[in-house]
Amino acid sequence: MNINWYPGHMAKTKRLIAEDLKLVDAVVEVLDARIPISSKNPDIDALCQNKPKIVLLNKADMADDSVTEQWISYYKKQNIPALKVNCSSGEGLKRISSDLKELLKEKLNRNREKGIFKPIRIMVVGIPNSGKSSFINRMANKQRLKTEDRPGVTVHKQWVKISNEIELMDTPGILWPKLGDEKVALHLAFTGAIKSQILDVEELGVHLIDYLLSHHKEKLEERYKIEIEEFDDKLTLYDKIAIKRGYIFKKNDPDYERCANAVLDDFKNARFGKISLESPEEL
Ligand SMILES: Nc1nc2c(ncn2[C@@H]2O[C@H](COP(=O)(O)OP(=O)(O)OP(=O)(O)O)[C@@H](O)[C@H]2O)c(=O)[nH]1
Ligand SMILES: [Mg+2]
Repeated sequence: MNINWYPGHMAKTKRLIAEDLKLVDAVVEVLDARIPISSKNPDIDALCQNKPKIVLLNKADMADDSVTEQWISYYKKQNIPALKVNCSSGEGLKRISSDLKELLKEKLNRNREKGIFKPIRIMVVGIPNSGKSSFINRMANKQRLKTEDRPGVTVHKQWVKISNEIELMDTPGILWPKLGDEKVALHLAFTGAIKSQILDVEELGVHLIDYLLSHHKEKLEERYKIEIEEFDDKLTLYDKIAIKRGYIFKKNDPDYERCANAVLDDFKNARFGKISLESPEEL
């Protein structure tokens, strides 16, 4: 699967992040808890080297809780605070203001000693669709920024004042120039970080069915009310799901495109249950 998706605005965002880092005290990196490896953009680490950082494992409502806990421990071992959150509902976000102040306490103390009372400024970064704008809206307790379930919604940076103590900067999502690693590309596509239009939907559907067949067979059976036989492979299963769901053309041929879209949509919206695609053991 060949993907080379690097819209101009992402190159622009990378430059913007590099320049505006001078203006901020810390960085909040928003990862997708289902794919903390693939949703971690190495560019961001390189750019944010010396800044204090908090990692949000967002969309934790759709990830396997025990795997998310493993990720929290993984980050703790590296002295990076990581929180399991749901920026849609606000779950897990109560601690974040105090965590940010704790992260920056030396600076805040120095400022206080000098009689300076200015808000701490934090840049929110992450790949497209990871929930950056949702996070800021939750923190502001207001729908200040546009959010939508598709990548590329935010196209300009924007400062949002959360309180007299904290200001957050929203940024557009960035991906890396070449999504050369097929597994990374697939995981980004399954979770909605890459626009489905730029991929071959039928091929993507086969990959997802294949993954679910090897790792979550019973979840497939339950969702589609089918029985999977030992000799079923990804292609026979594709047929079974299409037939069961009635995704069929007039001549009784399965409509694979419709079937693929349905399976992909089910996964993206966690209708198979809470599934993590990546664990720290893979590193
Ligand atoms: N289930 C679930 N959905 C979430 C969560 N956080 C955000 N979303 C949804 O994910 C979609 C993307 O959220 P945004 O906040 O627009 O993401 P973004 O990172 O700002 O995306 P770009 O601006 O495109 O880079 C929206 O439909 C949100 O409602 C979460 O924790 N759980
Ligand atoms: Mg956004």
